[in-house]
Amino acid sequence: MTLLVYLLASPLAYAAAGPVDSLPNPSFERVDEKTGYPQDWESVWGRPTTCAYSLATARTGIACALVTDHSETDSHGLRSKRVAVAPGVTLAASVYVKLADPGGFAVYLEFWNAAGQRVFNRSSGTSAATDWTQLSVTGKAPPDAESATLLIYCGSTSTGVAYFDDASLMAARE
Ligand SMILES: [Ca+2]
Repeated sequence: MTLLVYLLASPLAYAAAGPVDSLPNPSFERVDEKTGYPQDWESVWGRPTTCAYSLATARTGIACALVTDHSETDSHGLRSKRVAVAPGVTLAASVYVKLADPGGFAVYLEFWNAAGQRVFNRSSGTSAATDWTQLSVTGKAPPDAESATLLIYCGSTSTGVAYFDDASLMAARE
C-alpha cells in the first residue's frame, strides 16, 4: 500500500501523456530527393545546410538525419514541419542523438504565432553522447502560440558530426 501511494504521488504519474499530433517523418526514414534532406524537414533559417538524410546508422528503421558542422561561425540544423497546438499546452520535444565527432548538439522546442514569428524556444544539448542518447526538453505554449516545431541543431560556434533519430513532440505536464 505504501508503494502504491508513493507511485500515485510520484511525478512519474504525470509523465508524457501521448502524441500531440503526428510529427511527419519522425524516424527520418524518407528522403527528399530534391534536397537530400529527410523529407518534411527543412534547413534551419531556410539557407543551405550540410545536414542530410543518412543510411550510415539508425536507432530504428534504416535511416537517420546527419548533421555535419565544420564551421566555427555558421550553425546547422533541421526543423520539423509545424504541428498545430493550443495555447497553454505543455509539450516535450525529444530526439535521440549519437555523436560521430564530438561537438555541441541540441534539440529545440519552438512555438510560433499566427504571424509566423517564433515566440518561444528552449533547448537541451550534449557534447558527449557517443551512443544513442535521448535529448528531451519541455515547455509551455505562450498565449499567442498556434504551432510547434522540433529543431535538431549545432550552434554557430560549435563543430562536430552527429546522427539524430526518433524525434517526437508529446503532450506533457511541467
Ligand atoms: Ca530512423
